[in-house]
Amino acid sequence: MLPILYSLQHCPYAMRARLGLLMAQQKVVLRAVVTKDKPAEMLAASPKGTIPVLVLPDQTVIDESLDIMVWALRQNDPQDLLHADAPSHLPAMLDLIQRNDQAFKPQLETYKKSKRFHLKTEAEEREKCETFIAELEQRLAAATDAKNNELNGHFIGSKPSLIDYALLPFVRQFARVNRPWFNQAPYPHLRLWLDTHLQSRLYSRAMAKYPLWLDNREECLLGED
Ligand SMILES: N[C@@H](CCC(=O)N[C@@H](CS)C(=O)NCC(=O)O)C(=O)O
Repeated sequence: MLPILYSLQHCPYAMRARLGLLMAQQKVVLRAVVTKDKPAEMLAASPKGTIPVLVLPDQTVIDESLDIMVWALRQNDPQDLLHADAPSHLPAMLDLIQRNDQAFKPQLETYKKSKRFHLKTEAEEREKCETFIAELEQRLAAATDAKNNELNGHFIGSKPSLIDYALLPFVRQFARVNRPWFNQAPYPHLRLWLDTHLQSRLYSRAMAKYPLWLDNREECLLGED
């Protein structure tokens, strides 16, 4: 028996769960759902009704996206995204990701709305998001090899981490609100980081479209073409 992931294609939380599961090479059955018609099986496992939900073969339920990532990487972490040799890194990663979820994400929603409804507040709302965005840029810039004029820094330590995959869907949303603006904004390291991930094979595997599970209850595997 394999774990079952209830997933929504463009939900940033479901995206991060899929990225984490793929990075950890975990085989899971993916059940594609939509928010307006949540399967009874999913709600029975997790009555709070948010997506993603991972149900393990022993019926353990993990219904927070970050917990799914950490669970997956604790099973197998071939790229050492949890930085096993640097025990202080994981709490720092979780702290930054929590700030994304609790402060940046709500602000991003307000920014998205201001753009969608052509409100005069777009620039103002975007500026509030930029505190977090500028911090990400600074982290990448600080770790960049300036001598070689490269733009390939990391958020923590000297290699990719959980942060990259947990934040990717949210930074993508921020960049997409007004891409012409983002393209000229003073965030060259973050832009390169984002574009490199969006062009990766991993990202296209994580974004593959699956038939809705409730339509025919066909079992699909995450990451299989
Ligand atoms: N803290 C949760 C948030 C998940 C979340 O809010 N997902 C959205 C979809 S993007 C959702 O399920 N919303 C409930 C709904 O729309 O009914 C997590 O990290 O998994």
